[in-house]
Amino acid sequence: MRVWIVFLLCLAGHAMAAPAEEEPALEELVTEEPAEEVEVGANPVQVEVGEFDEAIEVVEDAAENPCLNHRCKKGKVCEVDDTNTPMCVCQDPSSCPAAEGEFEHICGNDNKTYDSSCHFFATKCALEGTKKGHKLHLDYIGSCKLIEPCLDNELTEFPLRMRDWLKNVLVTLYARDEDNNLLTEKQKLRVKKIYENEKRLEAGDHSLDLLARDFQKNYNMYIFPVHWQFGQLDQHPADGYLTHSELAPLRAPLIPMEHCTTRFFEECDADKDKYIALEEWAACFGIKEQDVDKDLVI
Ligand SMILES: [Ca+2]
Ligand SMILES: [Ca+2]
Repeated sequence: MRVWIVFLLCLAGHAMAAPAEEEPALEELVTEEPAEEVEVGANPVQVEVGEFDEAIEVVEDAAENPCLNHRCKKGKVCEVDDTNTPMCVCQDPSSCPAAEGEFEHICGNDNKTYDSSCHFFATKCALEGTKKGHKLHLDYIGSCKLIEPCLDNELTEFPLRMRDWLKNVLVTLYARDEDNNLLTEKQKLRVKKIYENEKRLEAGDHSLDLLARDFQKNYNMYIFPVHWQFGQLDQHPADGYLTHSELAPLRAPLIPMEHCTTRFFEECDADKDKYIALEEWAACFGIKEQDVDKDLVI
């Protein structure tokens, strides 16, 4: 089953990253500009989780064309060998469809802009087995640009807005869920309690003070959304740990808009083992240790 995550990509006001329309001059980037105020949920963008999954390899029988049902992971294509056996080989980047626009560009962590995710993964595949290939990751969506360093005080603001945003995403999905089955029945039961709670802070452009106070006051409403987002990402495999590629559907579209994204998720991996465990994830969002509950990852 393909899973969709709805990203209401514009977080509440005080968005920290500059709009990505044009490459701003260097001097513009060093001076802090007042960020544009954007309403929560103003620009919903859907990103398919599979788009970033580097681990899919499904093999099925096909009578005539052995490659017909032979799926290869991103960056590889199917070819048959001398014995008509299908095999996955690295795709030639020049065979990738031309990008239809800037929105398809990918910035790799080598700080190179790739035309599309196809070009990126084909390049990564060609480097397979090398140190360089092992290190190469998709960093974010869009052409590479200068991303301002995330200051300590800005870093503490990030989870405030992210938590509020996750709660609003869930409530929005619930409100729209009539016949779309955007949420499972179990999830709906959880979100119903938040949705119907009169004390819930409605989506809007709230000050960081208000967000912080609401988290104190209505802490319980934030526990499920934090677990839910973890479960949406932890799927390949669903083992209680997020790898870099599992995190990518959330991280990659966010980085160009939120310059603290990279630092936030780096620091989230408290024990620096390259995986974000549920416990680490929950702690990053201020969820108390005693409230971390595997059964909420539904
Ligand atoms: Ca996982
Ligand atoms: Ca870790």
